[in-house]
Amino acid sequence: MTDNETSYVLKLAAGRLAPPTRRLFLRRALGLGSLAMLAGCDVTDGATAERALDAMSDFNDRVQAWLFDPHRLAREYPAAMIARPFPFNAFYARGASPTVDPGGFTLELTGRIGNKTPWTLEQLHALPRETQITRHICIEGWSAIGKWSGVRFSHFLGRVGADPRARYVTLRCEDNYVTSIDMATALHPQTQLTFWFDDQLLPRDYGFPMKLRVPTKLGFKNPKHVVSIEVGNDYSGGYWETYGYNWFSGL
Ligand SMILES: Nc1nc2c(c(=O)[nH]1)N[C@H]1C(S)=C(S)[C@@H](COP(=O)(O)O)O[C@H]1N2
Ligand SMILES: [Mo]
Repeated sequence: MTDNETSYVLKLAAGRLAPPTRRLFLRRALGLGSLAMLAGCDVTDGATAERALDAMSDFNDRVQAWLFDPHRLAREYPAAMIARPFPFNAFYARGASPTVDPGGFTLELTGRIGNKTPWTLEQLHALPRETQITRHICIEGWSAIGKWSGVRFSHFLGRVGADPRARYVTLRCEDNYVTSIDMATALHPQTQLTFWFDDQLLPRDYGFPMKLRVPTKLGFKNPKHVVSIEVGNDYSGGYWETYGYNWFSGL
């Protein structure tokens, strides 16, 4: 991606996602009359407008899921383009990342999964390993190319007998961060349960003991410090999604 392309993608993402922009856009594009029609109600008070906008956002998620080609691959880059040092981001400052004791750690599995036996890190590290050099794009206005290694998530989901007809996979993190993705994205060939970063064990600030690398989605849909995976049909949103970031956030 050239710098121009990056800034275009970032603008696109910001336009799609930032709630004030989205609201302005919707008001300008639709006007209150059509918003009211969409929502089947009279948009006069704030609460009703909020509900109308939520309905619009759900509609967006459905359209995006429909437009998203589950077979399209995110671009991969040469090793010479890896960003070092790689930027850090979280809802807290660098250094405040959670500390997970590798010895006692087990990954919890819940929901529509055939074998919910928790996995130790040793078992996870023994799974077939793949490496990708892809671009991480953060909604806050930066992007960087990094190298991540781990197991293809679809392989792991197959191994534990996750129900591929379920709608969502929800990932919960040691720092109480949470996000969820659609099953098509969970099964995408580049979606990776990641244990290594730039050929090192995933450093604490970058998501130890594991992260989900999803190169077809914005950075905030790439949870670090994953401790629990749930498969199910109940929509469970996420940390930034609660603040109005669009749930689908595909690239
Ligand atoms: N557990 C957890 N995962 C998280 C976050 C977080 O605050 N906590 N922030 C997200 C955001 S907004 C970004 S851009 C990336 C940053 O990942 P990095 O520190 O590896 O660059 O992590 C994502 N995953
Ligand atoms: Mo981000």
